[in-house]
Amino acid sequence: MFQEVLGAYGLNVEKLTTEPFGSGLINHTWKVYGDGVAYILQEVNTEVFREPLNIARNIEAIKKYLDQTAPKYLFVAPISALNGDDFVVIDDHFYRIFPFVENSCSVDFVQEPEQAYHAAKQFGKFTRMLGAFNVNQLKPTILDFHNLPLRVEQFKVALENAGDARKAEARFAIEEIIKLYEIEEQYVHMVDSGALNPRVIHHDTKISNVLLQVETGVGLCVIDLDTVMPGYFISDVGDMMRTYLSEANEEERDFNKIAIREDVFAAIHKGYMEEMDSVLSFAEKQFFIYAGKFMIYMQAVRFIADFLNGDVYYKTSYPEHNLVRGLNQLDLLNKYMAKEARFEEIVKQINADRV
Ligand code: GN1
Ligand code: MG
Repeated sequence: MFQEVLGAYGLNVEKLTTEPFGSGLINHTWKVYGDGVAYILQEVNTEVFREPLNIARNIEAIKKYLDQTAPKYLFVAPISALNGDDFVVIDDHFYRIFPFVENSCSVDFVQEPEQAYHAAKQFGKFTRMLGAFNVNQLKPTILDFHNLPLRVEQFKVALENAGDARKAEARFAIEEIIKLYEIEEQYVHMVDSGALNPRVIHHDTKISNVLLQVETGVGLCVIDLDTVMPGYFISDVGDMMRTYLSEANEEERDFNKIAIREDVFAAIHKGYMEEMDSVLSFAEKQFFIYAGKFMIYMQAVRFIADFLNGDVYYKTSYPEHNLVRGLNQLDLLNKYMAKEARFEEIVKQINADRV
């Protein structure tokens, strides 16, 4: 496979080393290097991304816009194959190659608030830079990706179809999800009220999707643009809350280690708002804290639905993996909700300090 894919780019597999790279749950990623060059090779999971061409077209449209409006902005787009396309298809498998950005690194966990700040700033900057770009030019790469009512509906269907054993195992998680249906109701009200504007949203703001400068740790740019599509800012802010606030992440099985770091919350707010304060409407800003609840809840719903469905979506490495992930997210959610009043105070304080 490597021979054929790399060959389509004029690269000689014999002179290069290829090794698995990163920690994604959906696509396959490799680093390809040697001979003074380094690339990232990726196979797009077409079970998840049914129309990989939409990804390619979206990135092309954004690249064209940014080349014109912000030529200095570091935008990591796939390189062209020998035939001029920015992807290759071999035996129905969809591949693309990115340049490996020199002197860049990424981290898998937020160790210090500073990292959360830089990441939040990069995600905010990305949406801000595309503020005047016509978001309707972008096609959804996964239909209804962050449509919470639909995710809850899928959970209900999974529950109906699940076997007794899995249902019994997941009983606590199922009850918790049902208890918190109000998070979905709030979402419906919010969307119906028209408070949120469709924007260019990244939809996968985990810290490993930000490139940092090796020596300084300063943010360089965002990567993994497969889910860049029209959406609401609560997706990006919420996924940062979900994945940055607790040092222990969704893989942690010892829930005692899940804890909310207030200084990281403040750092996310600072970094994101430095870019987005003048972009978001007053009405949108009212949902900054709700964003975390929305994303953590939706992720719990998705993990538990996948467990009930027999683990068909997320890669798993032990039998209860998705159940444990879902329970982990519900634990995080409860800890998050217990902090809501504190978050309100922190935001108020930040706003007071600014004037
Ligand atoms: C998936 O593959 P990865 O890790 O980038 C998922 C996200 C989830 C995440 C949970 C396309 O992202 O929505 O938040 O796992 N991406 C897709 O770890 O479903
Ligand atoms: Mg991703």
